[in-house]
Amino acid sequence: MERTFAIIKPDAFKAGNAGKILTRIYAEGFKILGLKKLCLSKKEAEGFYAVHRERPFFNDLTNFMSSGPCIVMVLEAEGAIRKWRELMGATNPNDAAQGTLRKEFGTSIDNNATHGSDAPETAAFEIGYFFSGIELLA
Ligand code: RTP
Ligand code: MG
Repeated sequence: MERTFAIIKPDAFKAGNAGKILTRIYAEGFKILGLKKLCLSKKEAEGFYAVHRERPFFNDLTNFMSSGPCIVMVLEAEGAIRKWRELMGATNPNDAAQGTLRKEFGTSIDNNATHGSDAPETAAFEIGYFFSGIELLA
């Protein structure tokens, strides 16, 4: 079994779509090992997205991620990292396939509803950023 880290971003939470997204997560066969609602500070968002700190969209991205409540989760499934990214769809909702979360709930490349780890190393970093081992006991 593999673990990945996921976020229901502030746009989707604010729009009242968290419940629908959680329903999809269960329907697709993920187990939710950890879940919490929180509001990221600007500094916490910058630390989370530190790999993007040199990118032109870094300031907008971290402002957005600290703009309101979000839900952070650890998901478990066979091939969870790839499986969750497939369920999310392309980064830009305009390019995302029908039936994906970003197609359904995202409204722009900046307001794209969900986050998912992109590799085992980033999943390990991102899970550890928000959860301690004791919170993830199955
Ligand atoms: P995420 O990390 O949020 O799951 O998204 P991702 O892997 O699909 O995309 P990534 O390249 O990691 O970018 C992180 C977030 O930054 C915003 N972005 N804006 N304006 C742009 O060209 C641009 N590129 C990326 C997106 O909101 C993306 O989710
Ligand atoms: Mg990414």
